[in-house]
Amino acid sequence: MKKPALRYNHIGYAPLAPKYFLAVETSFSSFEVLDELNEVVYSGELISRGVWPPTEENTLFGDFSALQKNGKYRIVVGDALKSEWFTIGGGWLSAQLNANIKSFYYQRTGVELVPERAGKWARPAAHLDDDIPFHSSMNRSGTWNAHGGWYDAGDYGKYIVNAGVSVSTLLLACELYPETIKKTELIEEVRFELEWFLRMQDHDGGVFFKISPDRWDSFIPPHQTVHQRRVLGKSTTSTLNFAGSLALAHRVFNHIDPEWAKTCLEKAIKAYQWAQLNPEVSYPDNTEGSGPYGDENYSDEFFWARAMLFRETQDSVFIEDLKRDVATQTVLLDISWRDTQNLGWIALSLQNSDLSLQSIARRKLEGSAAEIEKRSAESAYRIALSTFQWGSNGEIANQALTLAVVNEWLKIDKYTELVSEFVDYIYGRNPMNVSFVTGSAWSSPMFPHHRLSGSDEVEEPVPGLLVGGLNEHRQDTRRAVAYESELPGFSYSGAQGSFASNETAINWNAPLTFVLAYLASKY
Ligand code: 9MR
Repeated sequence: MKKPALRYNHIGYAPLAPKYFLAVETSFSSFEVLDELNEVVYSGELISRGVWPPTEENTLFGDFSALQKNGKYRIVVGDALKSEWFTIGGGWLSAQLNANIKSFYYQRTGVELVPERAGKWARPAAHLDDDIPFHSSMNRSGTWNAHGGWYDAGDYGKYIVNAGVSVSTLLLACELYPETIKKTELIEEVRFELEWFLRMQDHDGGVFFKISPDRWDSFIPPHQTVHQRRVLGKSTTSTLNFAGSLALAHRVFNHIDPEWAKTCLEKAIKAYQWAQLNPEVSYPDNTEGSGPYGDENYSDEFFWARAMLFRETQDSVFIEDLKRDVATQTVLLDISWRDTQNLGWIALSLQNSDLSLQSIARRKLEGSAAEIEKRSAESAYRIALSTFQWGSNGEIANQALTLAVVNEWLKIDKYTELVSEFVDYIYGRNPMNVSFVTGSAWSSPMFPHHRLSGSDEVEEPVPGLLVGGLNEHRQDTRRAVAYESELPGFSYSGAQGSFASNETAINWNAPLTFVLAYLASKY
């Protein structure tokens, strides 16, 4: 794969955003930017960034940030190296934000997607899930109404662990960027998911873990699937995911629907109390047709839930535990479904009722932001990852979220440019030269690992979905997925079978929504 190439945002750049690109494996040392009339409107130097270890490519960097005029442009290096046309203009961020938010609508279960809203991706109601049996592991007769919510990813399962970090991330966007979010359908979409959360709570306060089929469904439309769907769980992690999310829902919905917001808070408290009585109930690890989301470390979920509840209630009952949490919990560079403590740190950093806890949390998150900045400055691709795990695109979006959150109190836009650069990586400035969001550019995935897209009659996949991206562990090679190169920096496959690199998931889309909302409110 080592041939001369350009790496840039395939959609384009906001006029005031930084405009960096990479030229790899080239001997030229300068570049030009041409406008639609093929006039040279900018020329600059290419600066060596050395070899980037994950791809072993020799890299050079170009910067045309000074070009701020709206228009269509292309980058040219030497005689042969030309980019495709891209745009400088402000509209792309809100267009992608809307597309990304709409992707959650397309993930809706149990309801008809009407042509007026879904266009060619309209489909009948399926997987009503309003009368489904319990898995045998639960020793429970009868059925349960678990109607609604989003499909988790490319499969047809619904999992509270993962839905929790996703919906909380989206709620945080609603809280922090209200003016931008007001112009979108996000509030309505988040409410759809939260209504499902409420149905997943058992009478005793515990929360079921997942709704999933006995076997993996094939790539057929949801209304044609054959495997029995069942309720599984409850677990400590699912119950605390619920508590943390519903507490934040209280904050966001308090001005929209105070009665309902109050219900959310009451149910969150009930869930937290269940978890206190059942602090180590493991995940259900016994179905074939779903992912495990296995996690037996509960302390980060406890921290998240009680920090959120403290912020909503100001109840001093949480203080003692929170003091112990801030002394023992680590701070990470991002949020993941398994490690949720940063949601706890964020809750403490944004509350005002205990300024000492606020200050500790802010310093911790600032430390993470500084580390992200340091690592990206060392990387030719200006990202903070040096290894690539399942869902690396989600990890990058989540690190951008950390940077954006810290800017809330720094108020000097210290990290906005870096957030913008991480988003450039997602939309094309990456070693695969792919815009990782379906329907976003000429290079977007056409065959994501996504049952809805792979089983409808429509040629294009459902738009607005972020795929997982580089994953050096390649857990799908035994399924005959071919990768172009052995190198970790090229470990993405555009094939439908590549569940390890080309699947979409709500927990990767949610931080993308968050950072697009952030950038749309800045640029
Ligand atoms: O995102 C999850 C990743 O961190 C795990 O390593 C992987 C294997 O357990 O599972 C991923 O989550 C999948 C889930 O289990 C089922 N729905 C699709 C999810 C995205 O691939």
